[in-house]
Amino acid sequence: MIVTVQQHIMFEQRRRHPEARGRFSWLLSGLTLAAKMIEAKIRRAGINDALGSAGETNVQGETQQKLDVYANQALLHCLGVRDSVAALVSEENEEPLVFDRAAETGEYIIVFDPLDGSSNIDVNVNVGTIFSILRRPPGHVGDAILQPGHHQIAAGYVLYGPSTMLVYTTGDGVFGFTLDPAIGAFVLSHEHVQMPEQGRIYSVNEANADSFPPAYSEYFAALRKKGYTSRYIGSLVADFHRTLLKGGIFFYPPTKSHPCGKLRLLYEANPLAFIAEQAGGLATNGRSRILDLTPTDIHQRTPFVIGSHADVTNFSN
Ligand code: P6P
Repeated sequence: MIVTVQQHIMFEQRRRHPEARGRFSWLLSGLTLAAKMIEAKIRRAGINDALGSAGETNVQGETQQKLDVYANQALLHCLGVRDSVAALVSEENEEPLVFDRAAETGEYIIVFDPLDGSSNIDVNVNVGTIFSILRRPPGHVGDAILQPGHHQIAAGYVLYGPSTMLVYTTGDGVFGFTLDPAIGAFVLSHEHVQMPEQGRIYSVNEANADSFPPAYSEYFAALRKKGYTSRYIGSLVADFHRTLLKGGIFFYPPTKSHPCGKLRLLYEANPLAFIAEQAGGLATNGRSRILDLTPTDIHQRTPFVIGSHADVTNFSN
């Protein structure tokens, strides 16, 4: 029997929130619709002129790929039309998109990176969409966006690779769904995903080794002595997904070019940290638990250490 992501969300909502009116499920259906639109575009990128730069730079000062723009527009549209959304925050937009909806209608804030790792698309390497869902407290929604990661009510990612997978948690385990192109549905393929307690793989861009704080370099040397191997795809969702399923530890340390780390707290570290902890893993900024950090800016960066519980616990900067 196949279980689609829509069925799974409804089952979960009924089981855990019998009073739910299906608004959360309706919200998640906006994400899966956008994911299918993005997947269709990526799948044919080489033949539909979707490759390459859009000729603009985004708020991060990064060159926007055509697919960055498309993915951002798809998510803004599919989520913006859901009236339960109070605000949308995207890596591609400098400011949040705030909707004029009353607190009892606009219950949710969604924060997302529409297409992470998009520079890999031209060489046909996995890319991903990452999302995080927060509840909108009463009052002005603008003040409610900078919530610590442990306030997330759901988080997930879509990995566009040999197969397209949606992985998400609503706080009661991690579930993976594989897109079946024959029926256009995300079908349950990984139930209650558990990250191995310890891995044999470490993942970091060693080209930055000269600027890592000493504790990082010392730890990498210790892992090599223990016989760990190294894998680094340079696409966060792909590197994390491997870590989730096989165990090990991923790092984006402080570097000379990014003294606070390169990855973003709100829409990269927080959602992946929520998933990692729900799967028995852990995520820190080298010192503190990621989910305990209170953001001060929607685009702020953080050093990022995430993976198997033992591997992350054994490291501190
Ligand atoms: P570096 C891709 O640009 C990205 O944002 C993440 O997907 C990836 O983990 C990281 O940057 C790679 O950065 O500096 O190693 O190329």
